[in-house]
Amino acid sequence: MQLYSVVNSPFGRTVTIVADELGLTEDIEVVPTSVKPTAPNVEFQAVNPLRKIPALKTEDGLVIVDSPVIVEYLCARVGDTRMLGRGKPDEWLIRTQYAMARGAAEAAVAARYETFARPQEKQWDAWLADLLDKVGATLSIFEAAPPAGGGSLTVADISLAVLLGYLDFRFDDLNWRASYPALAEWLKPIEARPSFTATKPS
Ligand SMILES: N[C@@H](CCC(=O)N[C@@H](CS)C(=O)NCC(=O)O)C(=O)O
Repeated sequence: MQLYSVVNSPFGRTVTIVADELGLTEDIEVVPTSVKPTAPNVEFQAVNPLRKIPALKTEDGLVIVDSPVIVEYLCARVGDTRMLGRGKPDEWLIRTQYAMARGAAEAAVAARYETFARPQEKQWDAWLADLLDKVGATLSIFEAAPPAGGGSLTVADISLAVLLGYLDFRFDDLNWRASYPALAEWLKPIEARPSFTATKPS
């Protein structure tokens, strides 16, 4: 399989970590792919018309886009039920936590684009503040009740840890650890795992 991605993308990193935790790393060739709104990567657009990473191309040539769909595919490929909590009492909690962490990552990426990609004279402070407010509100929910963590990670753990890693990487000045100390403790054993250290954004 070929994974069009970079680890600086929270969605790409989530898929890479899920693949690693499922024992699929050897089956995946990562194709480093740069994307930026208003700067079309024409070559990649032939793979994914939306120009969004990650995208996965299977051995059969099928292109799968959108990280949650790729995660579902990878789990189905190895018959894994643990990652998404399939059939377990907490399946819908895990899926909702994944959706929240992913949604907050989408807001954080949009906030990054707001300052990095949009010309300064077109930036709108209230829009940026609104995006970061969504990130903060999501972190407050997780501060009160983080995902289970433990030895066997679910995609809820992975996507939240990746979101926090992205905030460290792109929004260091937010100093999220000061506001969410329980999450800071929760993250420590997870970010020490080989699947996380091997994919640290840089
Ligand atoms: N819903 C998508 C979001 C993917 C996404 O927004 N990726 C960003 C990089 S972090 C991207 O490709 N941005 C390029 C663009 O929007 O033009 C997923 O979960 O895969």
